[in-house]
Amino acid sequence: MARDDMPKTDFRDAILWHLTYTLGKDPDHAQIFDWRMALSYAVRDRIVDRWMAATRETYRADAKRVYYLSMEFLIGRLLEDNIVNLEMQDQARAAIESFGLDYRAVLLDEPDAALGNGGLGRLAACFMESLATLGCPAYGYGIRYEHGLFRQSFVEGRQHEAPEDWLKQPYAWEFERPEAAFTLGFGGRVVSRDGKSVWEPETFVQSEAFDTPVIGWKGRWANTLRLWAGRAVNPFDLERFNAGDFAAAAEGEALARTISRVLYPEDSTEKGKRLRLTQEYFFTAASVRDIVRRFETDHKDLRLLPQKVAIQMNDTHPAIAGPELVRILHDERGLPFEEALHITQGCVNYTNHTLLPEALESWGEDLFASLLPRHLQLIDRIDDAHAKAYPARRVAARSDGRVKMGELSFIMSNRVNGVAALHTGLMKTTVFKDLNALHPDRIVNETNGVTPRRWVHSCNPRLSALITDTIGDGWIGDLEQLVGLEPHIDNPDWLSRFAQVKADNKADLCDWVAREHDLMLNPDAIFDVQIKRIHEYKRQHLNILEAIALWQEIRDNPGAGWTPRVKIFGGKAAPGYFFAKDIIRLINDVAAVINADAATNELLQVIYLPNYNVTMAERLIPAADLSEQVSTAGKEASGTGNMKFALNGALTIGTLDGANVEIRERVGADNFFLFGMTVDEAEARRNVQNHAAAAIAADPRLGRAVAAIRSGVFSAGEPDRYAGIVDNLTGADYFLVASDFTDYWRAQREVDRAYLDRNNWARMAALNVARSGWFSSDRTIRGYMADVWHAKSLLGQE
Ligand code: B1H
Repeated sequence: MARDDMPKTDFRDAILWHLTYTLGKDPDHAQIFDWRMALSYAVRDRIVDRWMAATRETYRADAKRVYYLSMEFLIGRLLEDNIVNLEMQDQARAAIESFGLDYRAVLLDEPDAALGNGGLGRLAACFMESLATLGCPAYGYGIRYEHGLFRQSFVEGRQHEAPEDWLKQPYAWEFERPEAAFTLGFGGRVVSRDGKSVWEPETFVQSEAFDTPVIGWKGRWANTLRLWAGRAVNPFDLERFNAGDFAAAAEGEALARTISRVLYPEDSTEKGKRLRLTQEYFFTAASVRDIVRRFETDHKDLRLLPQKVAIQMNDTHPAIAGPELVRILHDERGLPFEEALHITQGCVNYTNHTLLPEALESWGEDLFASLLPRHLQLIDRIDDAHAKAYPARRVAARSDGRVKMGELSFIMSNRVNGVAALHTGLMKTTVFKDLNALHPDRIVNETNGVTPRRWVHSCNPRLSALITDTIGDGWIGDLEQLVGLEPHIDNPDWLSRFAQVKADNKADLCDWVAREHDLMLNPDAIFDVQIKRIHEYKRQHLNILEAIALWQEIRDNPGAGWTPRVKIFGGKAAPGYFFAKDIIRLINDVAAVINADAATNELLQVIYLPNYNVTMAERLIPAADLSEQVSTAGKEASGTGNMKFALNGALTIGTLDGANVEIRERVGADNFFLFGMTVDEAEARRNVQNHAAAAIAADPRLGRAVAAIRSGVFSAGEPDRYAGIVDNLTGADYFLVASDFTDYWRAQREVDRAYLDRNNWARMAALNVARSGWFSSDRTIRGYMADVWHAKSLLGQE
């Protein structure tokens, strides 16, 4: 084959062609990396035509475009996702195997792109896939971090962080766009010229675009994920270099690269760091300019902007989009301020993802002014205009010497949404109470969802095959068709096939854990899984306390007919969140002691898998029996892992928090293990003096578990190791671990009993699958399109 014979039809030849001409490798010497890249390029070729067609169609239809601005896109691996959406699995597997390679090994060679911390970033990735599936013209905008979320390992049980390096190898999916660059200013001052305010920034950085196509289900539509990288305006100062100052010569470049160097690993604590605000402005300003530029290629009248552009701010991280668009329209295009403000408010929307006070972004006005002096002036004018329109109650973005990004986002937005019904309700009564009173129609709910392509069809091929065999494959693009499974659940043959899927998935997980972590898990046990960021409000310590208490009771009474359990943990802690890191160490210490106890080994095992990421979630969720969703009521805005577990036939043990409430409503209270205080009860409990001590005194099991930690049972020779956790659990206990423990223990024993009747367990699990179709991110995106963006699909009905 010669270079000009690039094969258009034979997929095997296409891979060989890329191996030869793109990678420059002789098949005899190609490594798995080369094959994976060649396969990726061959797949990418099949995306590009559809991608360009979709873009052309958007221009032709002059359609409204949706712009999803997010600091995080937790995409994970894309090769399998793309192959699946192009329905090329059989072809790809056959081609790869014909070269004598292991297909799964080739897929797993791809680095897991971890440009996000957790749920917020993964939601953005699911949304991109659903937007493409639904044929909604959309762009994702974010940052091309050189280093994604850190790699986690355990050293003597403690979290150790190492830099993540996904860009060490070329990234197969992106197209570099050196021509799509903007020069962005920072700092400096505002001067008055001809009666107009003009920003004269002090430093400049360029944003360079990298585009990744995102293909929807069945390849009918593709959108763009555009990530910005920092580049020096003047990369290399030859004068300084020639003068012998080598380090200073590269200074400009170093500065620019720092901006997109690394993802902040703090999930839900506000750091207030200058570099963070610099990152936020960098990607937001580049995106807003790109949006206006694209609009102006076809339109002259900027007043039409709200008809053609919907901007979605994923939390407040891109909140500067509002003032930036006002600045462009007013300062640069010369529209009157009020008109610029009105147009902007017609375009911008804001999703709130947390009510935790420590996560709400605000900036000291001095820091803000030193970086964005003009924007601060504009925010004052925005506040003034708002106060004039709503004089009754003054709520301002700038107050108490700070710039409050939640208030700013709310005031600038057409629609503000929460991510689950309970959370949206709490937004109205807590953080946005006053603003909601002024703008009662602005807050809407859009309950989160997850893409069924990745989170059922590809991660759980056995379940997918069974479902398709039962109801056809329409469910993959229309998840609510899963209700069609319900009539089959009463058929014992079908139910045993369903149960076999879970058993096989568990066996796979056992093999992997044995291989990678040298531990033989008991496949007959309940696989009880808690995977998510480590945070006090998510209460991994409630789970490990229950494990301790259970271990103690099994030792007391080994013959009491216990149901075997394997407790599986995964998740990272923010590097500076010391309490969370103590929880990690405690879980590892407890696991070591329990797993070494021959007396309980058949009945209880605990394992903490290091470096939890998207790929690990895809491995664990299909093998889970029990999903731990145990946050303190009112603290978890939605959760999305909870949906993935239910869709893969795990039962939930959970509180009435976030989307758990809606999951329980849909799957049925009988098929959900509920425990714990409600939001109101939790609030009341916090006002009870010594609530934690009282709860511990009332429950000897809990008392004994805490005492074991205190006396050093899990930290031999160092009883003080967990003094911080013990003091908290017995003292302030803001997250009410002690007060919810007794009911949690009760619900866990109910789980034990239920699991003994394996048929009934399978029935409940199958009902969870059949009734969770509503949690597709396709449904969520349809909601945003209708209620928030007023955007239309460009795909005709088939
Ligand atoms: C969620 C965050 C978050 N809420 C700050 N807030 C961050 C806040 O880097 N930061 O500064 C990063 C992330 N993430 C999560 O969003 C909620 O806790 C989940 O309950 C929810 O399901 C998810 C998606 O809506």
